[in-house]
Amino acid sequence: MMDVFFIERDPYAPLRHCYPVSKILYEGKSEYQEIMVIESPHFGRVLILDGVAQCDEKFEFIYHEFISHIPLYAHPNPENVLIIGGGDGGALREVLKHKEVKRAVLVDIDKQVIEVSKSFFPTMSVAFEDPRAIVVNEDGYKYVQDYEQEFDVIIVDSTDPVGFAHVLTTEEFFRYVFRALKEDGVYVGQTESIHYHPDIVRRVQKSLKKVFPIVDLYTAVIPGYAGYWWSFSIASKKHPVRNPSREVSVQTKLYSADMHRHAFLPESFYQKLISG
Ligand code: AG3
Repeated sequence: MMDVFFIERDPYAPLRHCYPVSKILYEGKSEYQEIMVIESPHFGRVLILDGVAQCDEKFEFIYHEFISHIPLYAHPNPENVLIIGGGDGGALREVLKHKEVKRAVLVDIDKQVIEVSKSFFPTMSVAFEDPRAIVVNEDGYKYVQDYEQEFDVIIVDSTDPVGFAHVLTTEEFFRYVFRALKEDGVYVGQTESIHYHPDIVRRVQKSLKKVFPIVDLYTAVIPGYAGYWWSFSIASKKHPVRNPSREVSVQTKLYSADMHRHAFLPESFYQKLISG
């Protein structure tokens, strides 16, 4: 049998990541992007948007645990959470594990991604059935502009900052996020690989520092992304972020209080990285 591979179309990566393909399960085009689901030996089903792998069944838990539990545990009482992007439902599933969360609003511009997840990724899209989940199909950039002092945590789980997701990494957007957060709110967003995309990391960190008093960076290794240490930029209005602020009680596969602390880079390495 012939070997078939999906080769990622990541415009920044100096190396190409590829998944072996055993089957193409879905191929479609929404108003915003190309959507594809493949079956891959070892990884299981993989969601691909505009030629870039977003998550795979086997390892999505790593990304989703880290993007959710670090900001939610940095906050002492996250009741009201906003997720921008994240249409697969993976981050929503993790957020809703916190009993403190009374309401989680997920704003994804692309309704079709949510529908595809409901058909092909039941272990992520199960989150949409929770009564605390509110789904809005709107542009997240515009959505945040309507709120002031509303959310405890804002998570931006977007595609790479090229094309229509680029605005979600600008200083203007971070000013709206700051305003939409309560006086002790916490923001997090995925900011690519520290090895392959250091310019993006630096640009985002610089913009965040102009807006928030506390800005930091943490990493996780996501096997499905070409880039080894994948980064998350976190910003806070008041609470320190390097330690959980309450006892870790949610059921996870990897995240723990120790993992929370170890996810952050040593101060000297971090400073050097962001100063270029
Ligand atoms: N969103 C971020 C995926 C970034 C992948 N980038 C890449 N492989 N170059 C993931 C969505 C999961 N909810």
